[in-house]
Amino acid sequence: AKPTHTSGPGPIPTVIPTPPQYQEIGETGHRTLWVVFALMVLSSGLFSLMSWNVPVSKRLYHVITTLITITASLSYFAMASGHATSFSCSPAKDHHKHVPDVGYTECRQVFWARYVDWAITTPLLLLDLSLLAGIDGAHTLMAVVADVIMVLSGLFASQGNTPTQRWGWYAIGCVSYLFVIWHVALHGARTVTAKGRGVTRLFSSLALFTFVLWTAYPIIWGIADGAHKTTVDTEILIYAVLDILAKPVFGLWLLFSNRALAETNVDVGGWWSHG
Ligand code: RET
Repeated sequence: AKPTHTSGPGPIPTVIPTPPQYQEIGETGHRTLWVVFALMVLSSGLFSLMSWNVPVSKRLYHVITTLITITASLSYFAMASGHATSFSCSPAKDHHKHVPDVGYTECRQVFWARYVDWAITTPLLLLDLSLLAGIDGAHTLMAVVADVIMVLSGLFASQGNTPTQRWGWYAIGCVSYLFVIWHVALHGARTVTAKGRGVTRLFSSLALFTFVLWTAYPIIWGIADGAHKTTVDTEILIYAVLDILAKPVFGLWLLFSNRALAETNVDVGGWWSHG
């Protein structure tokens, strides 16, 4: 029955608001961040040493690859020391108790340093691949711009307080990612054949490795940051493994193969070095 208007105060609400639920980093996550920081510093040192006897003109991949692990070291230092983090809070309905409107606020810790890291390192990784495949400046630039849009969309998604904000930006990020694959993997597979069989084989394996790994990032993002289905520590662990594969392992693979293959060297004109 429709409540009739009566004078005086209505019934006292019987619903006691649930306090916000916090999902945040624990001991495992904290330790993992420090371990990855150490590994990134070690890799940066190793990559610098590897360029010691290489003339500057042939150091382009070394420089790009070392910048990638240096950037990751900085971002992991920020995260491990408890910086560059915020909470994304959104109303969560309690699906277990079938009580309507007993929502509570769910706040999940987000390490935005990751997105700063990715905004710098993923374009550099794409640059490594583009130079290897001999992709022209136009396609490289388009891939880099799509990639930056992808990472910034992920940043906005991670700060979203409603499903529309989170999944809307996520969808925009996924579309941008398709452009990255198109410009680098598909276009690169065509241009690399001009550089001979050795480089074609190396590019094919590195590009496959890269795009299989990269595709895991939006999947993890959807499960952890989008749907809040894992703990913050599990998310840290999974990203740690992916980051080590995508940066130091990718770098080692590229730099060692580069030694063996003379044709990988890029001619970027006189701008890079004069001799
Ligand atoms: C986000 C969310 C929005 C949609 C997509 C994403 C993709 C992220 C990728 C990250 C790659 C990171 C790497 C780090 C280096 O170590 C931003 C998660 C598509 C592909 C390679």
